[in-house]
Amino acid sequence: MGYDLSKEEIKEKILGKLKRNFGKTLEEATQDQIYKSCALSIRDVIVEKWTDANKQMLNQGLKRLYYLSAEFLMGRALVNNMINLHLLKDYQEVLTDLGLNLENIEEQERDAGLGNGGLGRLAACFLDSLSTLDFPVTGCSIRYEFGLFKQRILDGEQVEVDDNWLEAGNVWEIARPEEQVEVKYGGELEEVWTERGLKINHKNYYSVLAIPYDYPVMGYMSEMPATLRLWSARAKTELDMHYFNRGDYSKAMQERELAEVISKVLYPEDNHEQGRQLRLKQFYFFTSATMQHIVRKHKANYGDLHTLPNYFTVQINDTHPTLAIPELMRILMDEEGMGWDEAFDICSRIFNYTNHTIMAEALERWEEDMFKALLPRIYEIIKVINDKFCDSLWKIYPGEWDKISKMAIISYHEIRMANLCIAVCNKVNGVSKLHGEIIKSRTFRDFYIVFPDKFLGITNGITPRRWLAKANQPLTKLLCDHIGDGFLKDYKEMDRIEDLLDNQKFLDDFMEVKHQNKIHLRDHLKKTQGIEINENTIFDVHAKRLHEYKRQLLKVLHILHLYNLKKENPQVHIEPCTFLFAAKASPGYVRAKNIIRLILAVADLVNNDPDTKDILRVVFIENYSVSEAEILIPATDISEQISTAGLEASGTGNMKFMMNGAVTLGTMDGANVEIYEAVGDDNIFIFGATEQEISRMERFGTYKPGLYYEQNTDLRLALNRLIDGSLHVANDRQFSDLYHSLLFGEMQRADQYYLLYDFASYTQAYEQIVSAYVDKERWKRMAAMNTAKSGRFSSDRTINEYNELIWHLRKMSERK
Ligand code: 475
Repeated sequence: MGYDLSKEEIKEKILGKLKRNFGKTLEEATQDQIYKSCALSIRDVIVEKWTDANKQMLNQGLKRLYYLSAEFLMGRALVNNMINLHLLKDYQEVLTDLGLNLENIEEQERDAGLGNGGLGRLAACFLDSLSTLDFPVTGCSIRYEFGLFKQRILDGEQVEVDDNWLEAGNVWEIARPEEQVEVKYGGELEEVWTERGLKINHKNYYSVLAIPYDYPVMGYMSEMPATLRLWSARAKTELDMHYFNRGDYSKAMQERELAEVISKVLYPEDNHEQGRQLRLKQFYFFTSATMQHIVRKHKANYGDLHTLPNYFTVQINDTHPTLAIPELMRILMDEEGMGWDEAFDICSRIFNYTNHTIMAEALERWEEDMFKALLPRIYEIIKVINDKFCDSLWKIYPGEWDKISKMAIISYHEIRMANLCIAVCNKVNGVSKLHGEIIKSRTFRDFYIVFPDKFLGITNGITPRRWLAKANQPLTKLLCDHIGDGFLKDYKEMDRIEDLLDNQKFLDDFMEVKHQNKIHLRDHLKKTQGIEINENTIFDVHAKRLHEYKRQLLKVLHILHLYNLKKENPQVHIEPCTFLFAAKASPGYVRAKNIIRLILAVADLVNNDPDTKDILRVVFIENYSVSEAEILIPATDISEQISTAGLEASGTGNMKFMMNGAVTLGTMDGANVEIYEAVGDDNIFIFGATEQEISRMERFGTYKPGLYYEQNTDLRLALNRLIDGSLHVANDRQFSDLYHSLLFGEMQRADQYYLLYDFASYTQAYEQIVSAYVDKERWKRMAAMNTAKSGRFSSDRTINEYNELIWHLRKMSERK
């Protein structure tokens, strides 16, 4: 059952859009105009549902979730929307009749790359699931003019290119200038007495307009499209006429430029915060705009602000949107005349916080003086929250200054956003079982003791619509042929795949699909990067942001080890394997960029050596993004999930690979632990130190990487390749920095991520997974088992858990 649109109507709509929007016939139109006409025809259908649903939601008095996130990594929308409206097949047929090809049309759409990695992509999966489950939601963020940079590889290095994704216009967005709000920065505060008591006057501030752009996000067969609201910054006056009239045109433009820089660019750091002023401006910009919007809307619909928590709940995606809390306090008190206690009570019922990382460098802190100058009133409010919070701690821990100053929101001239979230929010959650435990027992231990009921762990998920139905149409078709298409709406139905694991025909078809996907990736890489790969080798994939804790370097050392084996003994059998890496490094992260140089140098060595070039092939896929992932993941045999145990909060790539029938080679980290529980010991390859082992070594400082170097010859020989001149690099910089970091390190911290510790067990696990692979009967069952057990990693399950434990939203009930 699709949306009620006949093929004839689809055709008319597309041709009509071409004619009316672009004044073109099909013959005259460009590919871009054809894409836009298709997109507009789909948008009409969605917007109609969206408008009805939002009205209906108000009539039914439903609570709405606001999901605040500095990032939404959406990718492309066109085909996803066709799938979710059940119109894909009809569109494909109509386009074929018109002599067009959907794949080419799809490529006209630019990825909405408004995110760095896991955190932003999770937000995108959540919108899809929320809509699919008919829960009302608005996601709020910034309409970055430049999304995450595009990555090119030039002369063996990463080069960043700007991503001007709005250049050719964006057909999905609807500007709503009538809902603009003003966001104020800087200035001074003044206390004045009025009849209603003490009032805070904010003077000499400068303000920026926030203009919302709304995107409907269509879930699968949904009655309740989600809204993604992106705020764009604009100056209050386009030109300063005072300067303009004197002929100083550049000065006349200055204010405009200063204002608009706020929504110009997404900071490209993943799992890292640097405390820069513009970043703070961005965070206040979108949170202030969102809170003003919520209050305005609530007053218009319901009048009384005391009922706010009955109609709104807010999820803070990592600490980036934390300023929403003091901003709501400010609005309720300064603009609406509410008292502190009432306002605080409302905030503590509305807000919830998700933590996504325990990496110290990612914990958001702001220098107190800078903060105070930029946001004086918000600073004051945080200070009062802090004072009251510390007072309450004093009652629990009298005299324990150390503990209290560790838990304080402001301490040592820094404002710590995670502490603010925990002090105020109703619930605080981690993103996997293990991560949930780690935040309770280590990261936020002192808080957990005081507020045991606040903390929970909710394991992440991924949407099977994008990561199966969209990315892997052949596999989706195979599954539909056997178990129907119910699994796309009800993840529990995926369990039925397990019944097929004794069906030889199914398993053979499953592997044939994998083979076709590998050919598809082969052709794609040939076309986009001119790289040749052999689909009859194992595809072993490490794809995620480049970060030392994700240990791309461990994988490289292992490849060097295999290379050494072959060079040492040409008779040795090594199963032919293609090692695919895909990773962006943050532009300022020097060591991460060096690791990319190393991967490319190793590729050069291994791929060009006649002794190894047909056995080992190393490929670096440029510009990893949602659209690249959609091609890469379905083609993968081995999924590398090899982070240092305890450091990957959850991982979601691990789930995408699993769902697409790849087998995991991984550590007991994040959600790998739960993948292990789901598929069982026989269908996953686990290696390396556990989180407990690592934390013991950390605590007692007992880890001595040099020992492993001395004792493990394979490891030593692999590592020596980094400095012995084997690797050719364009500008002659060798890899001594990486070598040094593993053996000597900085400040006595060598090999912080335990690569040398885990090397031997990784090598062993790799051998095991390869012997499983060559046993075709064993492998196909294993691969299919991974897909069969992936239902619980659907983000629909995740959203249901959030809803039961935190949000308590009601679905829109049947209409009419
Ligand atoms: C985790 N980003 C994954 C994923 O929960 C997890 C932090 C600070 C500044 C900029 N970006 C960040 C993250 O912390 C992040 O993406 N975390 C990731 O969140 C979703 O699956 O393990 O690393």
